[in-house]
Order: sequence, then C-alpha cells, then structure tokens
Amino acid sequence: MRIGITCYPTYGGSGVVATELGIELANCGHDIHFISYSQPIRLTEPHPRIHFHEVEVSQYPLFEYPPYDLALATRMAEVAELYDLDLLHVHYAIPHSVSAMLARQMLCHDHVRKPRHLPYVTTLHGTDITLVGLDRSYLPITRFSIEQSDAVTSISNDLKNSTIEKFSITKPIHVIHNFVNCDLYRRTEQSISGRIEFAKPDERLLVHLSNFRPVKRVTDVIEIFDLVQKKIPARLMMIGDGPDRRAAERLACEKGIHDRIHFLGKQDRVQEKLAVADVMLLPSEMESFGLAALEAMACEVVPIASRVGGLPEVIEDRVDGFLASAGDTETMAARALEVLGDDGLLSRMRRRARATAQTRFCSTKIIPQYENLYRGLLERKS
Ligand code: GMT
Repeated sequence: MRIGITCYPTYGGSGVVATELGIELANCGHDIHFISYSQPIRLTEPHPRIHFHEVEVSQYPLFEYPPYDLALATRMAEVAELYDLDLLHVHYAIPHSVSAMLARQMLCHDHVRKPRHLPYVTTLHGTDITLVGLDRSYLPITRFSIEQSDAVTSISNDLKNSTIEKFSITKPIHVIHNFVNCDLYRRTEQSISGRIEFAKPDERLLVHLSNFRPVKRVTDVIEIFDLVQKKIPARLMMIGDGPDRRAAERLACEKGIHDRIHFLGKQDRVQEKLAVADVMLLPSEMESFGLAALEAMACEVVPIASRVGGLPEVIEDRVDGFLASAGDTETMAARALEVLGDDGLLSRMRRRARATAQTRFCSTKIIPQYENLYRGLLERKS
C-alpha cells in the first residue's frame, strides 16, 4: 500500500508512534510518505520506502497566524496525486484530521483531473481529546473531522471511552494499542556496560522520560527520588526537555540532590539510556497510554506510575510494575524502595515487564492490526 502519514514531528508520544509505525510499515513492504512541517525526529536512518514531504507555510505579513492547516491540506492532496496514495493516516486530531478531510474533499471534487476518493484514518492520542479538544474553540471542528474520518483509532480503551463521553462521537472507534519494537528496545550486555556512566555498581538507577509538560508532574519525580535516595544509594536520569525542566532542576538544588541527578535533555536513542535503569518513574496527572512506560518495560525496567487513563491497560499493579494515585509521591517512593531493596523481586518484575511488552504490545502483534484496518478501507473504496 502507499500510505501518507501526518504527525507532529517534534518530541512527543504521538509523533514517536506515527514515525515508528511508518518505519514498521515500510519494513513490511509498504511505501510511506510523511507529510509534515519538518522531518520527524525519530526518522534518523534513510529507508528506500520512506519519503518525507515538507509543508511550507508562507509568512505573508498579513498572516498574523499563518494557516498551517491549509498548507498541510494542499500538500496532502498534492502528494496523494503525485504518488498515487491509497490513504492518509493522521496522528493527533487537531489540526491534522481537519486538513485530511479538506484534502479528501479537494481530490473528490477535482474538476481538472479525474476525481478520486482518498480515505483518511484518524488516530487519537490523548491530549488532542482530553485537553486541547475540549477547548470550546476547537471542539466542534475536531468532533466534525473525527466523525468524517473513514476510520478512527484510539491508543487505549480509556481514551476511546472518554472520546465517546466528552465528544459524543457516534462513529466506531477501534482500539489499537501503542507498540514497541522488542528487538530494538531490550537489554543487552553492551547496553548494561553503559550503566557505569550514570551510577556506581552499588547504586540503583531510576529514570524518567517525558516532554516535561505540567501534565507529567516532573517535580513529583524529584520528590519521589529524594525519598528513595535518603534510604538507599541511588541516582536518577531525567530524559527529555520542556517547560517544567527548570522547576525540576530548581527543586533538586533546593533539596541538595542535584549532583545525584543527570538531566540529559532530549535524546535520540532513548532505548540505550532506558536499558541501563532499574525503575522508571511516571507520576503523570494523565496518560492516555504511557508509551514511555511501555518502552521501559521492553528494556526490563520496572515502571512506577499513576493509576490514570490508559496506564492500567499497560501495567498490572504489583506484577510487572506499580500503580498509585497521581500525586501520591510517598506511596510511589515506598514501591520503589520495596522493589529496589529486594534483588529477587526486582529480577522477577523485570522479566514480567519484558514479557508484557513482548506478548501484548510488540510491534509484530500491533502493526498487522493497522494493516487490516487499511485493507478494510481499501476494499470498501473499490
Ligand atoms: O504526553 C504528551 O504530552 C504527548 C502526547 C502526544 O500526543 O504527543 O502523548 C500522548 O500520546 C502518547 C502516544 O500515543 C501516549 O503514550 C501518551 O500517554 C499521551 N499523553 C497524554 O495522554 C498526556
């Protein structure tokens, strides 16, 4: 199949999922065309079946707000025409779903060339529904473009239910969980040897990975780590960057633990960093799925996360990770101390975490679900 994919190309879960999906589909023999304002950050290696089409937005002085959505719709229609795309798959409803709807309409009513139907799939990721979409200025158009999609998918049951509830969507929503490439995300002898850069042999190593937005509660990560390091020798890796990084750094300084924390900023090959850690802290206010937790689990890192959104669909409490109420830093610290203080429990939970990633969320299990969905649409089209 020839598939156009649009996503936010910068750091963020939805862009990561879209890019990894494109790579996996290309490896299965499909031709993938990314259409966005810049090359997705996880698209680091050239691939003969992957193409990138940049959307240029003109900066005419009249445009206080340059109309990216229109430029994107135009580029989508152009690329679909030029490369004979079978379908578009957009990640994050706002504004990508609206642009895809326009592109489909443009091609369907083309009076110069032969009209054609270009179906589009919208994948909902979370903040497009739970935060941004509920803004009154976005809600009606977002709801409309979701309803108009040829197919809608959601990355968890929880997000599906809240979309139906909050948006009164009547269109069927297919749940296709996020995935991880278990061959890439794994512990190897080589990755374990890199641990010495971040922790001494007698120290435990904790990790947090996010875009440091308020919803991630990164200062809670520091609070939890502080409680842990008071009881056992430990260090923390903070991977990523964003608006709350300074607040986290400041809190770490106030608590006098800044020298035990590595603020690594944005990283390209996160699997190499995850694979050296023991525990991941993900105390978010909300997570529709929690891709970071799944990536950690594939690397045999035990997640300690909030019992919110889709995280209970990923983590089974006390089996392959721990869940606690968002904001309950004391319980999260207690769980970390419990597992980090018991070698047997840690290695059992590490193995269970990896097994969950492999048996339920490995890309080999999830990618065929997208392929089947696409095939269904194309059969309907012909
Ligand atoms: O978490 C973010 O702030 C980024 C956001 C995104 O759309 O880029 O992440 C959402 O999508 C990810 C990939 O599907 C999910 O793993 C995250 O749980 C979800 N974030 C939230 O729901 C807050």
